[in-house]
Amino acid sequence: MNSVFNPGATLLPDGTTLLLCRVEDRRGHSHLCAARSVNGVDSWKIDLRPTLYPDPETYPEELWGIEDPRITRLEELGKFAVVYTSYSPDGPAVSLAFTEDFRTFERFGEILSSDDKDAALLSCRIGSHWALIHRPVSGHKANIWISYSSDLRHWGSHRLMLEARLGSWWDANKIGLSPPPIATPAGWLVVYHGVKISAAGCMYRLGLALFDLQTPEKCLKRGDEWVFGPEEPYERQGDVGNVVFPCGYTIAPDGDSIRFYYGAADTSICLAESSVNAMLEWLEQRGGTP
Ligand code: BMA
Repeated sequence: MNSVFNPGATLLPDGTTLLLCRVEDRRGHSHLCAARSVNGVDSWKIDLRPTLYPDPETYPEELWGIEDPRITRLEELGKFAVVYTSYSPDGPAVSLAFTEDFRTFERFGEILSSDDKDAALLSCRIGSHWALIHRPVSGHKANIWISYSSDLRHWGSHRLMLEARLGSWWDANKIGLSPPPIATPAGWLVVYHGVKISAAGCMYRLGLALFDLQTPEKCLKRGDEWVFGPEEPYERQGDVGNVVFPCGYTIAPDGDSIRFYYGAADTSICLAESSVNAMLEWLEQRGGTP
């Protein structure tokens, strides 16, 4: 094993925190491994074997590993949806699996072909359709899109949600969804990563945007400044330095206290605490229109 980073996260029905961690082996290929903790901070119980392993015989797009899971609880189905990146020789693609307990999985395989990643399902249907946020790359463009489906397998009605800015902006070059969107009365609160490329390399930081509850491609507010970026030595240095990359969060029963579990420098897993209301207030006061 080389490194553990970029975990998906959720609360199990008994309140246990579950992380589905990306584990990179010494070939450079990743699989997913579950870690469970009663308090979400320490005493993690880690599965002794990989929890979800690439299966390239059945799913050839998983040949070079599976990465960066985003977990969404779908109350309507009574299941957790795990959307992850499958790394195929053609590039990254979006795959989907369902589970009730993170021990057995029902795999759907690839749902969006390469080059596409940074995907997560919304927790409820929009009208009669499921909605999936993702980040296709075409040409030099790497923007956030949303697509719709009635059966979770076939996706269409693709709409642009948020564009990378240009030039010297912190979120120029590339943007992508980080953890799944957070449902709030004010709208879908989206934490996204922006990549700035300079002579020193890439810098991954996080920003906030708010989208309409009924029409989630409609951006209501977008912050100009990043809210979280690499500062600590373990975020600055590692296999890929200057990266903070959350794929999951848990929200306490108060509906406000939020814990982000994030990969630092593609090397370790870290925890940052915040408040949903504080993020919404920040956007209200300092967010511009997109
Ligand atoms: C992104 C993803 C992440 C990774 C980040 C920095 O494109 O592949 O898995 O953490 O790059 O290397």
